[in-house]
Amino acid sequence: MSPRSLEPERFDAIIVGAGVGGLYAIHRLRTLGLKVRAFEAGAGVGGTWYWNRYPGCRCDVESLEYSYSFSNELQQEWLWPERYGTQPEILRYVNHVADRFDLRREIEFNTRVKEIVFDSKTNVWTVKTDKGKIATARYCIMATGNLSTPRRPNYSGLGRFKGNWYHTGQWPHEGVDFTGLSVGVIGTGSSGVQSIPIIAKQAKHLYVFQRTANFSLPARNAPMNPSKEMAHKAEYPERRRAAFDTPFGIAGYPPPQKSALEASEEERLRAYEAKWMEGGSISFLYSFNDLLLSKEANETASEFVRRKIRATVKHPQTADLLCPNDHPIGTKRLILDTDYYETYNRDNVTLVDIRNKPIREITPTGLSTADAEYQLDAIVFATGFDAMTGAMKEIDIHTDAGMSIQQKWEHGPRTYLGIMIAGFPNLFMITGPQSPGVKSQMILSCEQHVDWIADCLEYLRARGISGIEAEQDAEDAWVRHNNEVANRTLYPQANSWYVGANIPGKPRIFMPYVGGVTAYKKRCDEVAANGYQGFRLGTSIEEPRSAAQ
Ligand code: N01
Repeated sequence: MSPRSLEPERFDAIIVGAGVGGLYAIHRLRTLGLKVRAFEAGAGVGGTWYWNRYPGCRCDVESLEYSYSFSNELQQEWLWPERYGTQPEILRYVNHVADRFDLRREIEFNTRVKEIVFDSKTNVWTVKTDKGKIATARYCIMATGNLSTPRRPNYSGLGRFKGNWYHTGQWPHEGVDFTGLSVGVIGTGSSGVQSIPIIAKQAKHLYVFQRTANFSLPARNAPMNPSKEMAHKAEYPERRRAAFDTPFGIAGYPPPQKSALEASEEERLRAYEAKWMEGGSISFLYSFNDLLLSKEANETASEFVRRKIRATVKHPQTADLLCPNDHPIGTKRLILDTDYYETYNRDNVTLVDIRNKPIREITPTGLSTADAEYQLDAIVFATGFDAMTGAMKEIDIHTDAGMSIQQKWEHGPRTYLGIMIAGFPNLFMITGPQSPGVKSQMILSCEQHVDWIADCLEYLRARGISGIEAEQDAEDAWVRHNNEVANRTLYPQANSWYVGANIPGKPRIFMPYVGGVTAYKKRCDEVAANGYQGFRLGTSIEEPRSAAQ
């Protein structure tokens, strides 16, 4: 190998991750004429939709909304077969986007970024991968995803288990046939609730190990209605704009005006029933304007769903166990399902309460709880992710000033706008913590972040500025604002992955911004219009802002 080939490859921007956000970042930054490179751990594009191939995996945002808006031709031409996209369909769409915009040539697949180091003398990041590759770039764009670090409980004995085990977030590409098997599913979040009805149809017997009951609503999935699709597409430009005037980045749900407590019991039931029949989580939470603000108001909706569970599940003890009682509805991700509660009426399905009788260990032939032994041929961990901060913290991101992301976020994430982090110049995040990402239509938020970052890079280039860094004060104020906004709602009351409660030892901080997409985008736009207020700009980051202008 010549000495020359050992030199790092140089880029203007390095993008980590080729999911929905990373792909759009490649496209957008390339149109600025930047030389970009993306590193992707998977063998293909799609991120979440590449990894989560478990049976029943489907988006809980409607297909006509959950799609890119940056190309009108794309959004007009792509045909969605169902109201909610299945994982294979969404992955097909993302692959189509990668091909259509010729994005693959900038991506190194099967390559995991291990270390990212900033050199403050040159304002350049050096990126090292598990393939031994070293590349440098002025800018790093972390498109590493919010739910991309699968986690399973550390039960002893798994190594001795004779059957196969799986995590929903790392599902085998060839699929799994559970026919004739005794299967255990651990976890009843969105992934568990979506996969349980399908696995139940295959398995000889399915044991569902539930620690916490979650609220789930019927998705009411259906084949796409072609006239609805045509009408929606005719209004795409206005609808996409209107989405930014909504809290969750999804247009078409008129904001509720009335408190649940101002409505009569009869009026409330009518409203909830209509939403229950219509399907959709935002729509349900939009029944009244205070469901996420007032516990008393929320309880009327929570109890409505509990009654539905009791009316659906025939065995009263099982129904009771399935009724959530530890959090207000909507404060954990509200799940959409197809036949979830109905599945417990099958003779081959058993719900096991591991809240009161926890799993003790995995045995060679199954698992044991505090009071019983279960014989299992396969175990499915639907136990979620180290959400929002996991993927960033898995990479050794540090600066030559000695600051590392592990130290910086030791007590929880701290960011400015969820886009940048004080102490980490020229490092951007797409839908980072303290942005609305996971509390919004994710693709809309990815596009908004990428567009903001691209505009920022153009601004810097036009002024000959080579460095940008969030100011400490601006970051502190943004973190405070996030907490204030969250504390006005019921969200922090739930032991959800939003607060890191699913990961033992993770600091309890409410991580997403819940002030709504409208307020957030307005703030981002104002910051940019004011010359990137709250950011320090400089040819060298060490220079004060005035020296750069
Ligand atoms: O993960 P989760 P997920 N012992 O963290 C249980 C998105 N998503 O993969 O609640 C026993 O929600 C845990 O119990 P508890 C969506 O945003 C979207 O299902 O911590 N049980 C819980 O029941 C979603 O919210 C879609 O007590 C343990 C479950 O495992 C997010 O991804 C589809 C345990 C984990 O639930 C994550 O969903 C799928 C332990 N030690 C996912 N540890 C759609 O678009 C954890 N659990 C539809």
